Amino acid sequence: MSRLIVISNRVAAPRPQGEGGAQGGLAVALSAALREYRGFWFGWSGNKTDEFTGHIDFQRHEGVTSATIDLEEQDVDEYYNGYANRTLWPLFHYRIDLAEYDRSFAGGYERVNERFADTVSPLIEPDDLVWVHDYHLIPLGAQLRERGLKNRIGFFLHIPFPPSRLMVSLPFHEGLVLSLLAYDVIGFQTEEWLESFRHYISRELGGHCEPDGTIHVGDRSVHAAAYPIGIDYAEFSAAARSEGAKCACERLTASAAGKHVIIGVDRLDYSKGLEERFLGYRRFLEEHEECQGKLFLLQIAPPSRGEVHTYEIIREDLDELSGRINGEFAEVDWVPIRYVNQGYDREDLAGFYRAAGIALITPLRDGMNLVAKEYVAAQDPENPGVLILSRFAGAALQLKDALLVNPYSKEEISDAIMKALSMPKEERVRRWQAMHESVQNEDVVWWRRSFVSALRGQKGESGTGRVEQRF
Ligand code: GDG
Repeated sequence: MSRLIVISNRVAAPRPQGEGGAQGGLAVALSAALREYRGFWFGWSGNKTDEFTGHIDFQRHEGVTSATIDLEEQDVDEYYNGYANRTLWPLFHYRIDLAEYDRSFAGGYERVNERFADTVSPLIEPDDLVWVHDYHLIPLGAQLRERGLKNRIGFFLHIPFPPSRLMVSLPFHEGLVLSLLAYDVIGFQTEEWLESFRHYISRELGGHCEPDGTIHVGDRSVHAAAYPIGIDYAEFSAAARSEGAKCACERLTASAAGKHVIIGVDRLDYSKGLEERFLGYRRFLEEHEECQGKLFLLQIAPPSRGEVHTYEIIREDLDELSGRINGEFAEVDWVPIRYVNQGYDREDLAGFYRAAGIALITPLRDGMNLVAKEYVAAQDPENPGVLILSRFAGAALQLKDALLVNPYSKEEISDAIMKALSMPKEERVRRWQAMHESVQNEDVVWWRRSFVSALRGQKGESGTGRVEQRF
């Protein structure tokens, strides 16, 4: 069996006890994937060094080998804080108003991708499958080819792919998209992002897209398809049944004292629509005076990407907005929003999901959104809660039985909260069962098997097709 080499910006392989903390969606999904394969996970350690040496630190924890490098301060500023998080992240989430175009960012991005390629290529053997992840490393496939790699190399984009009309606002956009053609397989979260990519290929590059997913540009042919990522269902439902989850559920239920709990869990990021969500909830409180004092919104928002200025601003804005709403509506024995800026462990999170009768998950744009799937997985089948989900999250294409809302519309958020509060149990169970089936069947195992199968070159394998092969 060939080895699988996973390459992503950060490596977040399982850490020894005591070094835990909140892991992002990608980390959770990939630790699970790597336990099954020989191979290793390569990326940036998250540490800085005075001078880049290419030294690789190998570690092994819980069946996953990680190989990490340190980067220079300038690398981190230009590549990570700069091009990845201030140029590509906003652009790919349709926020060209926030995207910053700076030549030094683009230079740093190219340089760090070269550093990754220089360091990892000697570790790759001819039979290895190479799986590169996310927007930080788009040019890496082309860099590896330049160093002579003939392996099958795949790329998966965890975030949306923007419509061509937005993509062209990026200086040198052709170069970036052309570099994707060095991969053998390009995976997107949904058909919608895939469609944007195919549109760009035909409109901007004069390429040709076949119905079976093959894309031709010049003499290059690659396979591009949708592989919707899922949660590690087995791991998460075990967490939801744990003693820790039970305690967390009881703790929240006791403190709610009979009030309805609405939960939101998001990294503190503008793409998650937190401000719009608070305003929608505020509209609900205004429109339904009779509900004041009978429910509250628990918003868990661990900070992310502390060094990027935009994130400091969001934090200030949300502190102010939640304070204002609480000041406006609170009573001596009730606050409408419990806004918590810290991370919890997964068992606690699972327990909180279970204690909440409603989840309000309203990103303005999201590649997938695993929180929505975790909420479904954590519910009591006899008495499940209601999921209110943004129609602009990738997850909305699978979780069609959620209450889908436009996250920009205060009215829609307010109406959906009212509908969720008054939804008969029969309807809650019916909607939950349909969503649960998808979350359970289309889990992270299904996702990686679909992708790796396509990467091996097995025909007819896409995230939306059936995958028989076991690895
Ligand atoms: C990117 C894409 C795509 C959050 N707070 C805590 C905590 N979390 C965990 C959640 C969930 C994960 O972080 C967040 O996943 P998302 O999918 O919502 O979002 P991103 O981090 O933006 O991830 C996204 C994903 O990649 C995978 O492809 O779905 O669209 O943007 O698992 O539970 N975990 C713990 N404590 C917290 O306080 N333990």
